[in-house]
Amino acid sequence: MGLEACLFDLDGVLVDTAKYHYLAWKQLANSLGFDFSEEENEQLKGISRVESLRKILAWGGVDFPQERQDELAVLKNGWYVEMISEMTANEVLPGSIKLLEELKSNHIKIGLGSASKNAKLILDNTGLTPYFDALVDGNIVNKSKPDPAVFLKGAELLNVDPKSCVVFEDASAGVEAALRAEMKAIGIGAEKDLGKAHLVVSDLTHIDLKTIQNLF
Ligand code: B16
Ligand code: MG
Repeated sequence: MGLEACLFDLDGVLVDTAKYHYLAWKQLANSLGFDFSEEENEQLKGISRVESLRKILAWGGVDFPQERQDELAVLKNGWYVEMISEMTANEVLPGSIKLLEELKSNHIKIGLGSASKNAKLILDNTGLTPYFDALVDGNIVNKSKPDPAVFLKGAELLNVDPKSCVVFEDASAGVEAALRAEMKAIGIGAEKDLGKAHLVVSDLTHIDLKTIQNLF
């Protein structure tokens, strides 16, 4: 079976929103009287908002009733949304537009598979929305990666066989989700973190249609 569709994770693949997540979570932790390291922050990539909060509170050695946790998540998201509201097309990561254009002109379907509930706002602000034939985000699927649901839903909306899809992911949980969906996985980042992927590159400038088709 050949390539029919490409499914893109958002944060860490097409844009770097991790830096804004970090700033907003840090602000929240600081307001609660503790801090966490950039290394710990790495563990939050690709993880949902509620799971991120749970981890951060554990790092700070604090715990709150569910109602208070919900309030904290809303507070963090407010700060985060303020930051991403300022994003522009300049923040689209290198190689993204060239690859999306090449896929479009070759009639390869394009889908989003992100855990974020703010994905639409980010795509709109960075001018990426028109490239997508289907959007699957944290509002549509609530099972977190490595569950394959986010990518299987993408294949379903694009009306293609999962085996004909390639996933672009920066998080190891996302690579795992793609493999569980029986899709090809291209890791964006370091081999040591994403070694299970069919191919690992540092960014999308290293990818063109030919490279993707060679995975089949
Ligand atoms: P939100 P992705 C993920 O985006 C981020 O990597 C992760 O850090 C974040 O917690 C998650 O989205 C949820 O984001 O708070 O905006 O709903 O990599 O799946 O595109
Ligand atoms: Mg990501």
